[in-house]
Amino acid sequence: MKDSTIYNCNVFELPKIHNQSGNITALNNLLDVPFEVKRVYYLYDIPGGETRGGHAHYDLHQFLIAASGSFDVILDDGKNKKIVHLDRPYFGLEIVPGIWRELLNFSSGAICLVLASHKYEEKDYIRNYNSFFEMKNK
Ligand code: T46
Repeated sequence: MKDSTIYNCNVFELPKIHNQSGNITALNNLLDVPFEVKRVYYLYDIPGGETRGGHAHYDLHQFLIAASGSFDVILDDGKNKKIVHLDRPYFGLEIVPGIWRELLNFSSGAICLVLASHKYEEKDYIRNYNSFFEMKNK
């Protein structure tokens, strides 16, 4: 958690099975997603101008997909920041543990699909930026 950086967070192009009647993307544990998925959730009906995230995780590994629409993800490791724009359902952003993230600029109807390595646990969250910054820089 302490040593992870934004450069460990990459966008993967996902397999797309093209069909005249539409496309399918299938994700397999440890093959298309770089960890074993224990939980799936999605953010939707996000009001215009709203931001999500605003925290880091100690152990949680995540994979974010713009299943519909688009949004931006600001990644911050306490030293460097980068912005990733997600706008296709066949791209996935891996977020490793120990990265502060904020999600913003959601388009109308956007759906953020999240694949996660662990079940929900509030104690895995770091919700105070100053505490996060100190942990990453000591
Ligand atoms: C992240 C972005 C993309 C649960 O009860 N179970 C769950 O699995 C989750 C994810 C949340 N919750 C409850 C806990 C809070 O009372 O839902 C409420 C909001 O959760 P959170 O603060 O995690 O919401 P977001 O949308 O700000 O963040 C979530 C992820 O947790 C986060 O890691 O990167 O989606």
